[in-house]
Amino acid sequence: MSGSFESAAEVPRISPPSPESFQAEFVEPSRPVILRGAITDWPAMQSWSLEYLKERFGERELPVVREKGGLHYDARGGLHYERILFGDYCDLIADGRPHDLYVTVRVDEQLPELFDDIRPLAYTADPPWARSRFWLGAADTKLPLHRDLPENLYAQIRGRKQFLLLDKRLTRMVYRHAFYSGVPNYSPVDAEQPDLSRHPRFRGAPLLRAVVEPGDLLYIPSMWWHQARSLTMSMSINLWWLHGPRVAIARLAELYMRLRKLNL
Ligand SMILES: O=C(O)CCC(=O)C(=O)O
Repeated sequence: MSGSFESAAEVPRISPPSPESFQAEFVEPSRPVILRGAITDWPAMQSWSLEYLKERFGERELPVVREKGGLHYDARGGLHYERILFGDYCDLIADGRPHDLYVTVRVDEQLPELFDDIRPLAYTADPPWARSRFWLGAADTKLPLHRDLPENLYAQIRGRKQFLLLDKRLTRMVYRHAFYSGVPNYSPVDAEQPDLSRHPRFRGAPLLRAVVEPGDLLYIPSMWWHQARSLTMSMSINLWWLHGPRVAIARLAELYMRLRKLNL
């Protein structure tokens, strides 16, 4: 099927290059890449498990995204957040019981202790603006097609996850939600199963596919569209960063989101 992810080209999976080569060959030309085994020396690779996280943070109440009617958001109000005791969430995942919840939280706000288990990355070059999210979900947990302003290194700690990516220059293909909607950086297109009668411009979209394994870092360039689905139970932390004039834009965007009470 045209635009289907079965025909997507694979993102290259390479040994970690020097920070200079990473900058010149991937960040500057805006090219996604998987850096194989780039974080195998992080303490998180040894310690993070459902038992460990439950033991340390089980009593903490965290925001959780709930999928309703197949969607994690509505275009007006944004993502559907509820709250859950983190220990209960770990139990749900450990039991393998079907549910429609996804823990995706800002590390600095909810679980700052997790920073002790990761190492600074030379690839991000001591950035003036950085954010991280922690992602924990059962097999088949999805995040719809969207894009983010910062550069992104996505660190896979446990399990496998599939990403589909689309070049930022092809935004016209994704029917993005309006700037004043509750999800201005999201698209209604399901890149895995596009409904081409509703979204004909998506036909033939040249998707890239990346499957990350434990120890990998996936580079998602700034403003590239991406959609994620965990292939197994999956635990990850990402590192968003920016340098230069885009730092001011990110700060303004955060202010705008705070004023509109958007948590994307
Ligand atoms: O892991 C996911 O579900 C999505 C990750 C993502 O969208 C991101 O890091 O920007």
